[in-house]
Amino acid sequence: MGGSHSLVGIKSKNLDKKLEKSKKGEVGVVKLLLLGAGESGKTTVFKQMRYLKGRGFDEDYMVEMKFQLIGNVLEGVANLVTGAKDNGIELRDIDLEPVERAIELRQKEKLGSQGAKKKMTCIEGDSRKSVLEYWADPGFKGALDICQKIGKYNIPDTFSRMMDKLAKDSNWGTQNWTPSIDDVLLVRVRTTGMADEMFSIGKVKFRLIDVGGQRAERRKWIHLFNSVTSVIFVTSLSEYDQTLWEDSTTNRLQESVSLFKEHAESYQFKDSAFMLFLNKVDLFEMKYKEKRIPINDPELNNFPDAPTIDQETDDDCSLARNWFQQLFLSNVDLAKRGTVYVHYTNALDTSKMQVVINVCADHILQMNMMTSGMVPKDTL
Ligand SMILES: Nc1nc2c(ncn2[C@@H]2O[C@H](COP(=O)(O)OP(=O)(O)OP(=O)(O)O)[C@@H](O)[C@H]2O)c(=O)[nH]1
Ligand SMILES: [Mg+2]
Repeated sequence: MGGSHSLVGIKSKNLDKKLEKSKKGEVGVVKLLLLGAGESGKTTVFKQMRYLKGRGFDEDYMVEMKFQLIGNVLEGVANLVTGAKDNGIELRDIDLEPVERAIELRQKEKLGSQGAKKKMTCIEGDSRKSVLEYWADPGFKGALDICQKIGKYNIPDTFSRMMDKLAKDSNWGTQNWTPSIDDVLLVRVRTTGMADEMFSIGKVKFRLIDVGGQRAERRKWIHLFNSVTSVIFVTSLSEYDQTLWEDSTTNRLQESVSLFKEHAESYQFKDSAFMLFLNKVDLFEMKYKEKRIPINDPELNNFPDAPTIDQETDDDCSLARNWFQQLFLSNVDLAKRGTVYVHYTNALDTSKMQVVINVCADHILQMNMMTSGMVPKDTL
C-alpha cells in the first residue's frame, strides 16, 4: 500500500480545521465516483465504505447477501461442471441434479417476497452433499484453475474461499447461520445501473457512487460525470491472465489500461482528485509468487512492448508492482491529468481498507482546497 505524493501524511483533522474556516458551502458534498472494468472490486470497496463509514448492514441487506452467497456457490459448481465438460476434464460421477434443482428454485424466488427469499438462503441436504463431493474431487479443482481464466464461465475470484468455508464449517450456509463481514465481502453480484451512499469522514460529507463496469454498463457512466469531485479507478492486479466475461478474446488487464487512460485524461475530471486502486494484491501475489504465472506471457501476447521481469529474483514483488504501475501511468498524459494517487489494495481486508479510505479522504480534501484556491497548486 502506498500513496504517491507528498501530501499523503497530512492528517484529516488539520484539513477539517482549515475547511471549517473556509466560506460556508465552499466544499459542500464531495461526489466520489468508483470507476473501473467489470469485477475489479468497485462494489467491494463500496461495501467497505458503507460498513466502515456509512450506515452499515441492516437485516434486509444481510438476507440479500446470504441469498447471493449461496447462489455464487451453487451456480459456480454448475458452471464448473459445464466448463469441465467443455475442456475435456473428467470429473467423478457425482449427482448434479440437487444442485440444478436448487438453482431453479432460487430463480423463482429472485423477484419474489423477502419471506420466500429467506427460505433460499441456505445450502443443506442433498445439494450440500453434492457440492462438497465436487469440492473433494481433484478434477474439479483442475477445472477451476482453467475456467477462472476464461471469463465466460463466470466463476467468482472468491469461489475457492467460499468452498473452503463450506467444507470446514458445518454451520456455514445453514438456515440459522449469520454471515460475517468477511462473508459479505466475498459475494459476487454484477452491478447494473448505479448505487449511491452518503457517508461522512470528519465533518465532510461524501456521496459515493458505484457503477457497473462491464462494457454494456459503461454507456451509462457519462450521466454521472457532472460536478464529480473525485474518482477512484479500481483495477484488479490479478487479472493479467484472464479474459473478459463479455468477450473471451480480450485480456482484462489490456481493457483496464485503456479504460484508465480514457478517464484519467478526460477534461471532465481535470479538477478532480484521481486515485488508482491496484486491487486484489492478495490474489496477484498468489498467482505470481506461488503459482509462478508470468505477468507478461509471450503466449498471451498481452503487452508485447512491456519489459519482461525476472520473477525468480523478485521475492517481494516490487519489480512486478512497479511494472503494473508503469503500465497504467506511462500510458497517460500526466501533464493533462495532474496527480494520480496510487494505492495497492486488498478490498477484502477491512482493517487495511480503513487506512486507505482515510488517506484517500485526505487526497480529496487537499484537492478540494487547491481548486478552491485555499492551497496553491504548485505545493503538490
Ligand atoms: N481476493 C480478492 N477478491 C476481491 C478483492 N476485491 C474484490 N474481490 C472479489 O472480486 C469479485 C468482484 O468484485 P466486485 O466488487 O463485485 O467487482 P465490481 O468491480 O463491482 O464488478 P462490476 O459490478 O461487474 O463492475 C467479488 O467476488 C469480490 O469479493 C480483493 O482485493 N481480493
Ligand atoms: Mg459492482
